[in-house]
Amino acid sequence: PKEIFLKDYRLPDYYFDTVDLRFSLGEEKTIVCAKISVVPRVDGVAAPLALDGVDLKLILVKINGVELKEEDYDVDARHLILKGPPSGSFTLETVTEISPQHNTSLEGLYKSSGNFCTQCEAEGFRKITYFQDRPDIMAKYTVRIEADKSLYPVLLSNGNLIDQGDLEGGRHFAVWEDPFKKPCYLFALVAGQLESRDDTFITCSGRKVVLRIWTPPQDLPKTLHAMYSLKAAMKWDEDVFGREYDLDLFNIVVVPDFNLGAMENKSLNIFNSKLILASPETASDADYAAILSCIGHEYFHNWTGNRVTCRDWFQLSLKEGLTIFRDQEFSSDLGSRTVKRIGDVSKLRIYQFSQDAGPMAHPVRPHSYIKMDNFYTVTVYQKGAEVVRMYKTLLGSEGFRKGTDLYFERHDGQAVTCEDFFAAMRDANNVDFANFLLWYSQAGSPIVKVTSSYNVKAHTFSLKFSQTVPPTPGQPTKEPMFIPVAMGLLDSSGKDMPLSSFYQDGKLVSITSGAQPVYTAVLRVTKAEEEFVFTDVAEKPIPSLLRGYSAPIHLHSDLTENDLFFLLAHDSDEFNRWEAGQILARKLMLSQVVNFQKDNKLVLDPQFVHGIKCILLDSSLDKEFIAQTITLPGEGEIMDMMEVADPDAVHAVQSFITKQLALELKQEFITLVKENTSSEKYEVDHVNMARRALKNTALGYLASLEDEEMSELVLNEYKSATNMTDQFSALAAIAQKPGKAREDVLADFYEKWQHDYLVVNKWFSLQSASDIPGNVENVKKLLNHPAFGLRNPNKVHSLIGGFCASPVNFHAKDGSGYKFLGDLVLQLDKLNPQVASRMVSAFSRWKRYDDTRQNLAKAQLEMIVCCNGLSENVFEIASKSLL
Ligand code: B3K
Ligand code: ZN
Repeated sequence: PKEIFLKDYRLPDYYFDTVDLRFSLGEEKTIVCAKISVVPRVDGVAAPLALDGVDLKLILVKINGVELKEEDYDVDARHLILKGPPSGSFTLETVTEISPQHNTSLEGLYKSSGNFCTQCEAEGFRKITYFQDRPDIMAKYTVRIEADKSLYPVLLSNGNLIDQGDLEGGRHFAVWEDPFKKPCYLFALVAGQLESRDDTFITCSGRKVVLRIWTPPQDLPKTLHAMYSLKAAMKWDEDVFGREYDLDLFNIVVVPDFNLGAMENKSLNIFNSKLILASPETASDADYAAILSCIGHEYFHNWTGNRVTCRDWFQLSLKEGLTIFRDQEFSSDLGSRTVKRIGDVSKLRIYQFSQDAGPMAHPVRPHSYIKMDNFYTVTVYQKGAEVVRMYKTLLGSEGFRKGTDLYFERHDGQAVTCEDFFAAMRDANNVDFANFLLWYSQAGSPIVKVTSSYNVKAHTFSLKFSQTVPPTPGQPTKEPMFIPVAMGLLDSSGKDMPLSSFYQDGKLVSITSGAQPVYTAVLRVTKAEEEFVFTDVAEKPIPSLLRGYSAPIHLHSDLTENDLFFLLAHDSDEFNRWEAGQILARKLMLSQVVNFQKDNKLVLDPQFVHGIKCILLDSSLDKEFIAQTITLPGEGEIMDMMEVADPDAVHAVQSFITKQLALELKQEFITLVKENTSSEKYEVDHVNMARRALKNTALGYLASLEDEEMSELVLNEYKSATNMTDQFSALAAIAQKPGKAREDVLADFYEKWQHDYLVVNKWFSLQSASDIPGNVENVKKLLNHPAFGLRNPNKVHSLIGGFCASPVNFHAKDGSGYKFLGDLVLQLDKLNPQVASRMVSAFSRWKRYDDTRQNLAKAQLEMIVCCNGLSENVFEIASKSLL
């Protein structure tokens, strides 16, 4: 397989101006006629024109209306090369035949539940027709779709519908025209039996936009929340970023078979059904929140991604990091900022830090790839969003907005790079961003150490920072990064002290601006070692560092346990209260892991119980924040901190602390469950979601006890639940322990919900991700369950992805989990390489485990890499994992 490098980027020799596509959709085959006006970049240079094409049957090719002879072109499995096109502009026409019915890769044009749909990003357009399949080729599209009218009454593509009508033989057609230039990865086509929920949105300039969400008829009632979310997103983007929608129609189509969450095709977003369909009975609060953020995300791409797009795929974070940042802010503004931030940071830590420390570590802007699909990663998305967030932290809201305004003004209609975004931020604010660009090119999560000291006589307080960036594949040595550290100082009563100024490099930097006292400063740490000495600090403070998690780093401070308990109780930065609790919990868990490994008795520090109890009882706090603060760090997070990851020890410790907390705080948890149970109508506002989150977290604790009364309480919650959030939480709580009660509720739940495939997926993942001993056998049985199928990515993620998320079972010491996954990856790869390569990633941290596990996992990876006919997708992940 061929590796592609950023450094090899070259401007295209030819641009495409207009693209005319005609689709004749059929049951056996589909015919695609493409007419493209081609313009050479430099006039008079008649270089060969290479078009990408995969799984296409070429019927004919014409230039300026004249059919080419075979000697004028070359075709192979990946290209059509026109050897000597005319110099100057010309018209290229091709006719190709494709077979969407047999396309199980769900990339290009394929069928899902009887309907036609497309997925082109990143490089799927080449499975539809011969094209320069790269994002810097931006053209205006007209699309004519022809199909059987009764089977495919609805025909959709990008832009505006400009013509439609009936044809002979029960067929009909529709013609769509998109007035905006776009790269081909934003092309979309849908044909099928769909109905729409319709609504309208009046934009800030008074234009009326028709909004339509298309689903199979029976699902239409479940699109209410999606429509609410879409309108909220449109309004928010006007208010916060000054971005108005630019067409009179916005369509969303829902499909059950989709490789990802959703796709931002111009004015025709296509969504995985799990990210649109919701009703209180079938979707949980987490689903509702995911729908809001995903609808926001895809909608926001209209400006960050579509109007301004990426020059090449290495720049993916230009649109994805920025758009994730935008959807995070959107959800924060509509819910609770702290709660959202905690959720996002946890995700970053669990998944991105782990990627950044393993064989697939890559910079936010990767230097190379074999298969671009493998780089739609938590690094490009989540770490990329953190990079955008740092601009905002450094510039403030107004400065950041000036930067985005300039970015849109400069680059509307262009395909650009991460430097262009950086330059807009810099130029709009006229600031020095030092070595900030390193965030795009250096992989690895920086490790920052801080020590502090107070000078009683001088009333100064010093913070000394030192940073290193660990080596990553291809990058053995690193430069120091530019790390914005938001921080404050607490006095002995727990209040923020006003900050006046500090010395950095012998220079006095004033913090105060105007008459308002400042309680949070942003320090610019740019060197390997750096000291900040604060002046006029009246008493020895406790520093609150990295407020709001102002940079994606590992921070190790010299704060004592007492300091951390103090911050947990008092910090005005709520994020850092949670953070202090997490640091304490991690320390506690690690200390008990050592005890477990030495066969010592496990103990729970009473001060920790006390700290948790104070949070539980603090009625001034947001309830979801309480739920997050009393939740222990994930087992993966603890394993990542160990020399040799030991899933059994970590699991035992996690269970022990959970149970012990439940025992000691049983009355408090019972009260929480009672006080937060409500018989009122289900509402998705933050207050009610937070209430349910707290109640269900408490319920989870109680269910861990060996206690008849508690088992009854939880079972009762299950039976009396009136919405999926409560019902599923109770089910999950009961399913923690093997036994008859578990079997009974699982059977009952399936019985109730077998008609709803999205709920059945929840049922699959609950079982597959379970920690009950020997679970691999259950999961194998579920593979043969009539509701399961390997062709649907959601089902695969639920059952197989779910299983890999259970450390004890996936990493079972007998290798049964590894073997299970190894066999399945090969089966999946034949159907859908993108899904298979996501699954094979579960092996990538194999070197973190003991020798026995290492050998077993390595054997599976070797078996996979050696397999004949392996996809490039799986090859890339598996082979890099072995390095
Ligand atoms: N841009 C798409 C992701 C496409 C992934 C292709 N393998 C969805 C999104 O990030 O909005
Ligand atoms: Zn995106």
